Amino acid sequence: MKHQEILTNYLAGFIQELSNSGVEDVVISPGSRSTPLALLIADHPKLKYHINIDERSAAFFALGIAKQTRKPVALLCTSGTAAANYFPAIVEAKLARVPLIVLTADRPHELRDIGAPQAIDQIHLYGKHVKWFVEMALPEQEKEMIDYVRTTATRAVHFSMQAPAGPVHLNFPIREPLIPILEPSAFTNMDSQPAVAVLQGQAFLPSREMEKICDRLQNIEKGLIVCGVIDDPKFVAAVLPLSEALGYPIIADPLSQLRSGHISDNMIIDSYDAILKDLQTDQQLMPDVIIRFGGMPVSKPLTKYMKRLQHTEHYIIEEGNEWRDPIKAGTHMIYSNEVMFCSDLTDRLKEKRMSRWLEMWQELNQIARETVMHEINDIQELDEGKVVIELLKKMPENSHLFVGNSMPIRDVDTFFHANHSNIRVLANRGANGIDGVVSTALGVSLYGESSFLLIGDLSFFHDLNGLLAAKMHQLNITIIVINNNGGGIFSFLPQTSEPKHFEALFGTPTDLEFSNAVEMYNGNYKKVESWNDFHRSIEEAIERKGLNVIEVPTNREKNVEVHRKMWTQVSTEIERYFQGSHL
Ligand SMILES: Cc1ncc(C[n+]2csc(CCOP(=O)(O)OP(=O)(O)O)c2C)c(N)n1
Ligand SMILES: [Mg+2]
Repeated sequence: MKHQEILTNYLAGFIQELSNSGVEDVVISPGSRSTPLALLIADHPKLKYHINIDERSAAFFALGIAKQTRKPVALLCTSGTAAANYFPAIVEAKLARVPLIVLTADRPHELRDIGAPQAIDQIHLYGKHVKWFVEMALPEQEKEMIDYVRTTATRAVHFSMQAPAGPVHLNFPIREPLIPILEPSAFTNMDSQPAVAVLQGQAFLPSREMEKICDRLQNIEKGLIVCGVIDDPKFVAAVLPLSEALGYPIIADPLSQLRSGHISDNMIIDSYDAILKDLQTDQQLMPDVIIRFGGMPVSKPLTKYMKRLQHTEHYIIEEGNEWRDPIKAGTHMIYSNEVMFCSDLTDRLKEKRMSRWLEMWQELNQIARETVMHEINDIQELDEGKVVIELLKKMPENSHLFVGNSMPIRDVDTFFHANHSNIRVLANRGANGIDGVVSTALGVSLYGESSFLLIGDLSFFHDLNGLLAAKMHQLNITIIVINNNGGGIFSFLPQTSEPKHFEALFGTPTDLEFSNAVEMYNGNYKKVESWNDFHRSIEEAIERKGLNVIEVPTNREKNVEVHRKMWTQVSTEIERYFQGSHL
């Protein structure tokens, strides 16, 4: 058999198996060494490929597709720094538990470490940031090797999805010539069944352990369910009945997907960040038990509060075999599928419980929410927090809201109140980077019905390159850039007390005119001047489709002032509540 045939059969077997195992989308960046894989992927009858030239953006774009579809997405690039540019998105995918199949092409072994062009050491390139690394064998024709390449594909896809999901890396040494046979198609007679059927079980506790937990919780009235970053549609439907049965309110992070949708929001506490911000005393709010699901919540006041509760039993439930407890508050680490845990426990509990404790949280939430809204309603000028409230009013049902790090995600935490619009809120909260946010949001928008991105100016600048995907793939997205000309978050931090170097080191104003960049990518750009203007611009953007960027100019110092005034007002109201006759 000739080289070209061997190359084709071997790589086509691999690609067919990716598809058989559930991969539907591949993000490809152009290059030479990856030629045979790229051509065969493009030629596959089922796989959809998306070109993204900048590998850094490409990997975030793939991350966004995988987040939106909740399916593994493959990535392909050539050798050298191309592969290194995947790094930030891989780090994010690992921590955020997003399945990516990273395929890098490489020189064959005889051309390594001898100064060959575009050759870097790609073995374990991403270190511990991937779940699995395989240095693939060179293409061979024996059945055993075809079986090997196929089962490696199956394993890679399966492993990427197994809890905790994450990225896997397969490095492909490929010898020249690099052109595969495309006529007739290598896939014509290929089996569309996986080489090996993989069945995945789920972790759950034995019945007697569940019974013990149930007995314990039945005797505790003051409990809280804390839901951090978790994005499983079945979880929402499982945790709500549990909270009702226990009578424990749910502290719902915006990334728990519990703040939006066709759900009864009675049990949802969405204003905990404001409630706990300036809490004078924990006495009245001391729970006896906390049941926590998902990654750590965004809110710092919440994490500090949980950390302070030294005598509270604290159950952490999660399926992935990791230890997510940076506040070291856990008293029980329970490795169980979250949905199964909730359903099983709910089934064991007797009647629904209504308690004074629950009512108190509901009343506090109401007070905090109303105070926040009252403060916000008074604001006439453009304001960062108010953007969230005004945007929410205009977002259609079933939208996606991708949220940038820094102040946008914090403002969403504070101002994105429970609603019935069925909006899915996503963010890169694995490593909290301000890089790759535009590309991830564009990846989300690829199959999203209606997509929005709320992002700060520096984060927008960081991934301007990512906008090319919107132009190349005719994506529909409305990007709201909160332009406070620099890093607004730092104005909330202690370094503000060192004015000498503050602007140079932290404020970092760029004075960029974004309209030029947006126009370069055929996007529509609008800098708004009033709330009316903002509302109209959103409506027009939804109508127009394509790439729409709406800039909201704000001021960093003023933003701190508004936030502080609001928090003070909320704590005054909370104190008044506790001093009153309500208890
Ligand atoms: C890749 C990366 N670099 C640096 C940081 C540190 N950082 C966190 S927030 C921030 C400023 C972000 O500014 P902007 O996007 O304008 O949001 P704002 O703070 O104004 O809300 C920086 C530099 C980070 N999180 N990620
Ligand atoms: Mg900013």
